Amino acid sequence: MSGKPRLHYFNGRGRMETIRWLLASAGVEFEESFLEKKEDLTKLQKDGSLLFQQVPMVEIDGMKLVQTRAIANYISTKYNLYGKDLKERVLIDMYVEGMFDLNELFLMYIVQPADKKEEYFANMMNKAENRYFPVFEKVLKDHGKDFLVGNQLSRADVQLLELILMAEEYKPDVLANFPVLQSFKARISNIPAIKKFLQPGSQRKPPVTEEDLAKAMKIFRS
Ligand code: IBG
Repeated sequence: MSGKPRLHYFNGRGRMETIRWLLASAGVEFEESFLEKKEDLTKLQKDGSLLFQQVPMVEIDGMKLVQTRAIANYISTKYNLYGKDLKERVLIDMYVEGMFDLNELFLMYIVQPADKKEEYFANMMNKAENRYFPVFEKVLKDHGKDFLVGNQLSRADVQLLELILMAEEYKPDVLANFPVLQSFKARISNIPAIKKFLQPGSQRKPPVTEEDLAKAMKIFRS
């Protein structure tokens, strides 16, 4: 075994992308096994690799971890991205749970039926601009520090940058009214491990296309 974590998922963002972001931000190299067809998933299901018959699955430290949040918690703890004490950790948890909720809205946009897309998009961007981003703008503005929690990089910063970039793909000027988030974005993007992940050729995945979606559906839909 190489010792590097191995990620099992399809070759797209979906529920694995945050895990890729966290590992990359911690400077951890990882390998990926991409599910190409339904049989690849069936094989993992049959050989007992998937506790709930689902991916994401990450092989790390001799374990086969499933459930996105559990995997993200493990990686964040292991690589010191999860605060220095219980109070920092619960703050990080509150922030990232909000981020997961917004992330879920972004993830599900592509699967909306054509006649629902416009309404869904409006609600999703409304939530980004009026519910979630104002919170993080205020947190950073009020304490005046460089990072969301504890004045050091945590998963909250990494996950917020991931979300900001995703929101900008949907609406390029989404940060127009969030000057503090604009500088946050520039600062966090410039952290060497993150900067590297943002460069072409990294293991960061591009936005999901209709074609990727069709492929993923074939794998995951029974
Ligand atoms: N709670 C689990 C987690 O967070 O890990 C959910 C995992 C999950 O939904 N896995 C799907 C799966 O394995 C693939 S991600 N399905 C097979 C099965 O038999 O249940 C599906 C997904 C995509 C894009 I692709 C957006 C959201 C979900």
